[in-house]
Amino acid sequence: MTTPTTLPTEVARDLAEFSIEVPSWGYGNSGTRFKVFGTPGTPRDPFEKIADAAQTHAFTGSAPRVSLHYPWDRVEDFSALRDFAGEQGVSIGMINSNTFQDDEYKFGSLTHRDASVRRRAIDHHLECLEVMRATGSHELKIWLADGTNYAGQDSIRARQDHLADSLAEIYAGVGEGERIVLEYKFFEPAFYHTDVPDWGTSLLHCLALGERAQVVLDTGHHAPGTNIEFIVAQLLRQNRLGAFDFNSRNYADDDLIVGAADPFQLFRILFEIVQQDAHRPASGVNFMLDQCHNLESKIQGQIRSVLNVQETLAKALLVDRAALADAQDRHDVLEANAILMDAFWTDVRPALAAFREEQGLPAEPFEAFRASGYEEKVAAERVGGNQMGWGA
Ligand code: PSV
Ligand code: MN
Ligand code: MN
Repeated sequence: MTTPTTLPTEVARDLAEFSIEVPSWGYGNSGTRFKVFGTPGTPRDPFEKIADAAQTHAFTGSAPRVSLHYPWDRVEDFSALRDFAGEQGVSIGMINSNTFQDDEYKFGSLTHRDASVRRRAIDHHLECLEVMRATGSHELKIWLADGTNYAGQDSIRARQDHLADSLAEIYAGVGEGERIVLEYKFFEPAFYHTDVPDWGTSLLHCLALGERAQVVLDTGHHAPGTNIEFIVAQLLRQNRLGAFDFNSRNYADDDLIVGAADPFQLFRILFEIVQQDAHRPASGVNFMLDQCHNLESKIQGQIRSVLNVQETLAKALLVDRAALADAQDRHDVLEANAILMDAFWTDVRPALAAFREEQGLPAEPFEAFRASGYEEKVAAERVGGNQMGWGA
């Protein structure tokens, strides 16, 4: 296949409309249970995280929203944070609740056997809905660390019932034009059972709640070898894919840069998305980076991630779908596969560089950011940066 120097008009249009949300916690220091390495210039508060996130958007033109994590990103006046984001050229995206760092939640939150702990966890989510409104956001994202470590530790069934009741109370507070999204994860921090381990469990709870509840798929939250594109197809078919957290995994929930570990998997997922038009804003799927940059520069890591998604989406959009349908009709297995591989192996980088220049963006955002001097500037200014985000 030859290397295209420009993108077909429809592909360029779709790419221009596509956007990715970035996580506030991706700009703070993070690490493993062994060590959190600090980075000079790390944001000291939510405002500085938003300023850094705005750099990702300024250089890529594709990352206009920032997810907040509450209470990590607690501020006195959330409308001031919303206004600050606007001045920086971005807006506030999903609000992520947090019931995994308080001692009270040691044995669960929305699923806890003690009603007073469940009450506290429900109230936290209702508070998150207030934060959501104050920041101009419309979406609350729920990921629970709830689960058990040992068989017999607690009743799996009772916890599901508590979860359903707790979610129903939160859902009652979700207004028109708002939604909650429920994320699943097959293990960690719980090691025997997790209360929302898979897409089926999340979907069942969402179906019971109503149309304002949808599923979050995070690429890092499946057992090795899981066919994630199948799950994407199924959830889109039910109109219940609310959000998609991008990252890469080698072993567990590694939260590495999307497209780094398995670019072909990312391509297969994005092709499924493209086939169902879910990359278009009208689909309502919120695509997000859910990543932590433990070793590398954080803003650079985020920019690289956005570019990885953009490149892979361009390849998925370049698949000759008419030829593919024809090969499928004829049951020509190898030709059908070759059509996909042809798009996957296409080098879209020159055409994307031209596309960006047409939009008034740097042809090479990653290099342009490195040369901008921003990192050196904030490293000098932000003395005493703390470890916001994971471990805060
Ligand atoms: C924990 O596994 C996690 O990475 C989930 O993916 C959430 O989306 C994220 O943290 C933020 O709470
Ligand atoms: Mn996630
Ligand atoms: Mn995760």
